Amino acid sequence: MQYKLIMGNQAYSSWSLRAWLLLRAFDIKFEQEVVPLYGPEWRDYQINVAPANTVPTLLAGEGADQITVWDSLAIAEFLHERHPEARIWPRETHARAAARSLCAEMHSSYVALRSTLPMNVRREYRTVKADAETLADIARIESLWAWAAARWGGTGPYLFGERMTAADAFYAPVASRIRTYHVPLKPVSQAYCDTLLAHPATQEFYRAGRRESWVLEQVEFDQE
Ligand SMILES: N[C@@H](CCC(=O)N[C@@H](CS)C(=O)NCC(=O)O)C(=O)O
Repeated sequence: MQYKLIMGNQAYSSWSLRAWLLLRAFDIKFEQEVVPLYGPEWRDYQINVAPANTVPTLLAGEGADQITVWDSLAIAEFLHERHPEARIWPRETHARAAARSLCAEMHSSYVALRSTLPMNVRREYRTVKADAETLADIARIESLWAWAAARWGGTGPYLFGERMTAADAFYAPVASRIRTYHVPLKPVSQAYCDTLLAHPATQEFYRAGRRESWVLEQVEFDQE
């Protein structure tokens, strides 16, 4: 099946990074298009790719039969259904349930982290201080990572062992925020973040984001 992933700016769009990893890190071929957030093309995108209202959106197939999947968690499930061989979710039932729960929690929670430390692959700050709610989000995330890794991670380096799963793809933007804002973590969490950011697909996404020239003032901080 032919896939096209419509994404936001690779410099900023954390949800797009998740969907990108679900394809690139699992060797599923796709084309891509970046629609710069809130730029002149943004409104056209929302009208033309109905009912998508946000990025990312995955378009599968062509013509009248084309399927539109406009949410990163739905994209994970859709790709899993179509490509079981890609092993987007862990094979074992308990591990798969935990991975799905981790992704769903990422999807529904951590508003403080997402709003106060926006993803920005082009910058690193050492003076932005995370507030108490954001630190509580990060503490919860670290405890979930430790919980999953202790049960299923074996010798790692991913949450469910040697292979990346959707759970890792969903937390990669957290690793990106941690690096951008130099949030101190437990060594084991830091090592996991480093693994996510060193993955060749994440690196490719970062390179593309760094080459972009669009600037969203609302997610740039003044301080270095
Ligand atoms: N639930 C969506 C959330 C996507 C989302 O909020 N994307 C942001 C960009 S990272 C967006 O499109 N923001 C534009 C807006 O909300 O107007 C998903 O998982 O894909």
